[in-house]
Amino acid sequence: MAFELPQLPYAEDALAPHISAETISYHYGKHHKKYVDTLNELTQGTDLADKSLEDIITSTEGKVFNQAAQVWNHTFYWRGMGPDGGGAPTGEAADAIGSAFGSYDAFVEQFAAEAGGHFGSGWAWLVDDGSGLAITSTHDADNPLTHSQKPLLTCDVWEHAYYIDYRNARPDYVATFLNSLVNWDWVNQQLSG
Ligand code: MN3
Repeated sequence: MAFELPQLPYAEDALAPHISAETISYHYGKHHKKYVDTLNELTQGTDLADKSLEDIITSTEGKVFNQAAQVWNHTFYWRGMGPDGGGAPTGEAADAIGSAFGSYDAFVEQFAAEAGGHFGSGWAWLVDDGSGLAITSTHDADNPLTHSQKPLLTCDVWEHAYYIDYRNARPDYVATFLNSLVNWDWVNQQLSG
């Protein structure tokens, strides 16, 4: 069974004006799709073709890892956002963020610093590292699953995620992600899953 590009959980223009339909059209329709296509080319006819993305991510390195992790990371990123999202968390996430960071404002400050300060292409993450919630970032395609951490939320900080809408102003994109896009219901599902 070939790997498939999962459907977006909303219309391509649903996150506008925060993330434009043009950005989603390229980011989902071209970048994310290309990772799926290349993963299929690399794994076709091999034992990896029938494995889960998670199995590939935790058992391979190099080209195959990069494609599989980018497929997984993008699917996770889309699901962690939604129209009318952002702002203070609800439910279990509210309690967990309070315990780990002291307050939602302190969480925002740390997440924005990690995502804004990450050098080069990569991902900023909210994870459960086994002792509670933590903020981290990974380079290129890397994913918390390879560091024995449970991903809860991610922000894509590759330039292709924000350059059309924000040009070089990554901090503005990250602030908008936190204020207007985070889908806390998704985070709560990860916490209870
Ligand atoms: Mn991307």
